[in-house]
Amino acid sequence: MSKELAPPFLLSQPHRRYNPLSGEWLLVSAERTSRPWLGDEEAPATGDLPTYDSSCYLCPGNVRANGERNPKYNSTFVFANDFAALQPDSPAAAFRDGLLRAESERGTCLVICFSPRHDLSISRMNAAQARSVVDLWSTQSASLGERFEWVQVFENRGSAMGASNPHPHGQIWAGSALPLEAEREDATQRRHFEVTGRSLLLDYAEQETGGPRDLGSDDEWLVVVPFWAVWPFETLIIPRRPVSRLPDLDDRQRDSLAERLTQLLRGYDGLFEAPFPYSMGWHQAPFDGIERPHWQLHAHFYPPLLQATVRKFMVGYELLSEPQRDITAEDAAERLRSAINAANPSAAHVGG
Ligand code: H2U
Ligand code: ZN
Repeated sequence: MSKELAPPFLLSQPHRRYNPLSGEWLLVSAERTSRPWLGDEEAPATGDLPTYDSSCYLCPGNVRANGERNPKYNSTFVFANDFAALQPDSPAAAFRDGLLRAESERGTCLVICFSPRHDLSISRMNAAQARSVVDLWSTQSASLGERFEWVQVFENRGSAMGASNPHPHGQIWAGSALPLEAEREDATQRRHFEVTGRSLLLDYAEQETGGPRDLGSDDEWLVVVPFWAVWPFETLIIPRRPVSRLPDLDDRQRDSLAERLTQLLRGYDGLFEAPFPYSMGWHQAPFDGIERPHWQLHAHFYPPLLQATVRKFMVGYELLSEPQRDITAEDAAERLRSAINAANPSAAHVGG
């Protein structure tokens, strides 16, 4: 089934698209990728890693920068970041002088290892191993949510995204204030809910299912290159039933998420035949005891690469005016869908 949402002549020329989740516009100028590139190239990432690396600070039994030794863990492993950006015991303080304002922020930062195996990225995991990552995200969110309002689960993968180590790991930063993105998504989702009585992202999921940007959905999840994608191969993952937070996911949703995730990530790795860098993270409702029926859990994947060794820079116009992208979301979805189908030969093929 194919759905068109806008006349093709509009989408094939420079145009702007609206992101209802962030409330921002972006500029789409398709086919600028044919311009010559003489700038820096990313070193192609190699996929050949040992299962254990004696110099890795995340491998089981190894010593970290602070002198502590990791246990010989055999599934997942969590520790407080030795260089944490937030501290749980920062004293409360605020300052205001005319336009100058500051306030203290309390929080904590965890490092979460997805596997004892140095080489086992989520894209290489089987369903049970990926499910243990989903459970890790959920249980850690639940316990941090008892102490902090905002729980940000994320993963930086690959040196292009600043990851310090290829060992499969993510981070969780939890804080007492709602950061910028949280405030923004709370406001847009709340407004949509107040006006329509429905969830913005559930409405969006319904509109995208089976369409040109759908990367393979099942009864529980939609995986999509959002209409308003900024990064070349950006994706969004949305549960199809109302869920506000990771700990609320039931068994079926977790199993299906593990499958959707590994399929997507194998597709990402297949796209340029190399481990695909990205920053990903979950946006779940604040843990402040307030009912937020408007807030739908979702994950964003923001990969920087446009071509195998060329990254998209968010510079001049993007920094000063608004984000801009070079290939349409529909073209990106088509390429990503082929990569997903090629990398998951036994799975049902994804249409679109
Ligand atoms: P990234 O790869 O996303 O940078 O995450 C790794 C984190 O691990 C990073 O935030 C922490 C760094 O502060 N770290 C430790 O806590 N202990 C160490 O021994 C090295 C790195
Ligand atoms: Zn390691």
